[in-house]
Amino acid sequence: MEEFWRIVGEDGRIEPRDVMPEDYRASLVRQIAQHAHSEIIGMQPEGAWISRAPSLRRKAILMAKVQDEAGHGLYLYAAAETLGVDRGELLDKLHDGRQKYSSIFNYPTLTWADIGTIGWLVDGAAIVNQVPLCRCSYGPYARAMVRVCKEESFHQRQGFEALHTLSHGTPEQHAMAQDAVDRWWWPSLMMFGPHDAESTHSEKSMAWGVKRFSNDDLRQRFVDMTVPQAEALGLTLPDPDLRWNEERGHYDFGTIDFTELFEVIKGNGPCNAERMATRRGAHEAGAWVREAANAYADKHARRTAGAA
Ligand code: BYC
Repeated sequence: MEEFWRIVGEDGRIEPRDVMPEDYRASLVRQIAQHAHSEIIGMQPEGAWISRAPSLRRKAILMAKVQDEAGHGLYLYAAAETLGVDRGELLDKLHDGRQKYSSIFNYPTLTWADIGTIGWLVDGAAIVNQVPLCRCSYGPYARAMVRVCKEESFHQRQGFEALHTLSHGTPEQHAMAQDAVDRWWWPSLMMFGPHDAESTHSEKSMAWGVKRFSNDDLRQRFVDMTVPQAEALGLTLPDPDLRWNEERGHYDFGTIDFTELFEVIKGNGPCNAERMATRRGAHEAGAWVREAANAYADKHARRTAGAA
């Protein structure tokens, strides 16, 4: 393991064939799979609005965003496979509840304003969390993150722009934007995970150079970045305790209800059952595509073997 710790200590990259501790490998599989699952389940709340987008331009943008998320899932499953696991096995674990996906995708998208708010707040939080992962010690994950973050910065900007349009529209549109922000703000803060003191994986993950900043540090960074953006949008954030703290040089904010996060993670959020039923249904409906792809690959392999 000397070589592993030398590379990590020099801020280098561990590559698939390098020797690595078993718990490093297992923890990366857990995190990367959870991340990949979040991308593909995250397509559902937004996908529901493709047929109801208010203009051709908005529809084209939303279709591109949801397709990007499928692509991010694919990069990430491929990155996990470099650690010796099979994508099919990871999907089985998602479908039978042995692996998780982000809590945030268990909330409903009630109006069009939710789509702008997801772009602004959820992609905004994802970027704050993922930019440091571009420097993560595992090479394939770090490289996937560089591409994912580039696309997500477009996602975040389109959300901000959509919400800005609503917020500066009719009083009804402004109210719709405010209502969406009121519902998504606290779940977006929960996305960063439990407080540092309750985080099971942080200590090891930081020693391995996977995590670069703690859950609470990234959450604070997100709040500091988002408050001025809310002001520019003309919208308020639903927290009476949110105020600038001159001494700390950060915004103070109210207490997060972590019982809600843990309930959602356990499967008791507003949309967990619906999201999983849709995901399992999509997997079953896609069985013929996987069978056809395997049959084609077998045929191709036989032909290549015959030619040799
Ligand atoms: N949701 O020890 P901790 C996107 C779990 S998708 C569910 O701090 P860690 C997008 C955690 O797994 C972007 N579970 O964990 C897509 C652990 O469980 P176990 C998604 C959570 O790993 C479509 C336990 O709680 N981003 O952007 O050190 C449309 C204790 O936590 C959550 C990623 O996946 C949660 N929110 O830190 C739009 C980023 N939080 O193993 C947008 C990659 C915690 O003890 N992941 N748990 O049973 C990470 O950076 C880290 O895994 C986390 C958690 C910061 C999320």
